[in-house]
Amino acid sequence: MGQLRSTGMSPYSFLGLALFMALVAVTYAHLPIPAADLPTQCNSIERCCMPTPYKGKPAYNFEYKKFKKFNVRRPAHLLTKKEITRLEKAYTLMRALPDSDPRSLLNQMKLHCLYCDNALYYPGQQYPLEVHNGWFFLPWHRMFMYWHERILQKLLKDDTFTLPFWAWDNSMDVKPVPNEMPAPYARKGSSLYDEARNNCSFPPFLVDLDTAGGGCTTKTPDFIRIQNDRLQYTQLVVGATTPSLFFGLPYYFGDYGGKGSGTFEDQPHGTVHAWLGRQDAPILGPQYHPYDDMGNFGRAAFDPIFYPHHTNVDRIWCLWTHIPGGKRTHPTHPAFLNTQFTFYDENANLVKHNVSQALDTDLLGYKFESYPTPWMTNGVQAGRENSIPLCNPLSKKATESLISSTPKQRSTQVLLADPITFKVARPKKSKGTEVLEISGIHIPNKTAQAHWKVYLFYPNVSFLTGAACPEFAGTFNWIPHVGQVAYNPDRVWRMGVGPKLLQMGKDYVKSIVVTVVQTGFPLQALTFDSAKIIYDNSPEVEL
Ligand SMILES: *[C@@H]1O[C@H](CO)[C@@H](O)[C@H](O)[C@H]1NC(C)=O
Ligand SMILES: *[C@@H]1O[C@H](CO)[C@@H](O)[C@H](O)[C@H]1NC(C)=O
Ligand SMILES: *[C@@H]1O[C@H](CO)[C@@H](O)[C@H](O)[C@H]1NC(C)=O
Ligand SMILES: *[C@@H]1O[C@H](CO)[C@@H](O)[C@H](O)[C@H]1NC(C)=O
Ligand SMILES: [Cu+2]
Repeated sequence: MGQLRSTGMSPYSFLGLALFMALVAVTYAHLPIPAADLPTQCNSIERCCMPTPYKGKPAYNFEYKKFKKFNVRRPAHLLTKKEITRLEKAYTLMRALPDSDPRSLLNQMKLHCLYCDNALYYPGQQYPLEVHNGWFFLPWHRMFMYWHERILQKLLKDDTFTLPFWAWDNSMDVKPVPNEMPAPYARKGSSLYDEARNNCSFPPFLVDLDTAGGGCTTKTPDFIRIQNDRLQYTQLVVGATTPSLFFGLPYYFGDYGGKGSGTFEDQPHGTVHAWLGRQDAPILGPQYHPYDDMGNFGRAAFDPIFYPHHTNVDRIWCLWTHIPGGKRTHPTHPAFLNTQFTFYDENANLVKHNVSQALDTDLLGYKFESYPTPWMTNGVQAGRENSIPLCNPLSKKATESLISSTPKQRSTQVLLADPITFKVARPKKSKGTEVLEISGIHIPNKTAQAHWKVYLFYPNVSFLTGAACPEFAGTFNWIPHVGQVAYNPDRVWRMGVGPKLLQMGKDYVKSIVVTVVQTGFPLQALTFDSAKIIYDNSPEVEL
């Protein structure tokens, strides 16, 4: 770059400047992630690289497979005896593959681990690839389920084999119970069983979608049913009316960790993981950490229940696109659509799969059997979604007086054991969805977890039961992975304020009153540089 410092602008220095500008443009351009060269690009301190030396054919580009009939993914708790036998056989075969085969269950675990745990380094990039905490969470896991299913089909020599889904989102009080661990996965000795699970995640315990420390809880089954429906209504319906809120924020090639997960990724998806993890897993062996298997990125996909969990995530994505209201599509940025991920296909060959080729399940050849989703209407009759009484009912006058007595948000306000409450002014209405954005999130110890929940107009909230209240507005999770280098300082937390205020009957207010409660352990001294209301115009989004 010596020429740039010379004063005369010779044709050569002009060329140098042009090259320099091009380089700057490339560095700051928002580029898609190119297909990783597995396994050579992997360098994982968790030892989750795929088997080396593994020599397959060169990676090929994915093309949709021709098919005659859709495969139908069925609820795991309603499988027939024959379907259970076939499912168990599939995992027996997968477990029997040698560890030199990238299709073995251990290597399927490693595949998930290497895409999120500080393992994939691109030449010239400083930070490893991360598919969580951002907009790739949904498409990457869809691809993973797709290739996992094709591998099982191949092992069974049966193209009609289809993964089941675990309907943990359904809280109906019926038998068999949809939101407990599906029976085939709970049977000791089965190929679907995993030892590293919380003892309170086995039947008859119901999934607590608001779990804090996993498994065991003092909540009653009736409370869990109500809570699960209502918190999903907030997280998946009113709180997720745009692609940016639901999928999460952009993640470009070279980024430093995720910029912010979608509502769905944090809760309920993340809480199902946390609920299953076994706190005392290290007693099982030196390879285990607390909350393995499902509670950690590194080992989650070793538990066969990972797969019906993620097919249910996939199903809820499909269902979400048909919920009326809002802009329920996928991100449309070229960096999203043209990102390619590398997988192992059913023949253990490498395949490059574009995100744009994972957005339509019809083209991928599968559907989901229909099963009720009471959370979509807040657990009540359709048309009465917003009839749930507030937990902190305030008259218009009391609301105004709460607003005037609440201080404005300050960056010096420290969130520790006591909740913090502040107000945020609403700007003039504009195009798009009204969203609360908290940015400049300081976590003093980034190798420890940090979790908080947000409520509107509810300063005296009890967070143990608060997620069942209409005032519940969202959740933030920072879950450091083993060996992770990156906490993205540009990470932000967002929630859809406009639709929430409508639900609460408070769209008239000029400021909102926000209460943040820290729910994690250990408690950290968290601060936020700024909390403001912005307008989300996704799918067009650049950050
Ligand atoms: C689960 O394990 C914990 C710790 O060993 C124990 O305290 C608890 O009673 C167990 N719960 C059940 C339901 O087995
Ligand atoms: C997939 O992505 C690559 C790299 O971004 C691009 O060159 C290719 O055209 C895309 N293919 C399809 C089918 O979209
Ligand atoms: C940060 O958290 C980790 C994990 O909880 C802990 O081991 C470490 O001691 C903490 N560091 C500091 C400086 O508190
Ligand atoms: C909060 O205060 C309101 C009255 O302002 C009361 O109705 C409600 O029960 C209180 N909630 C909790 C969790 O204390
Ligand atoms: Cu995952």
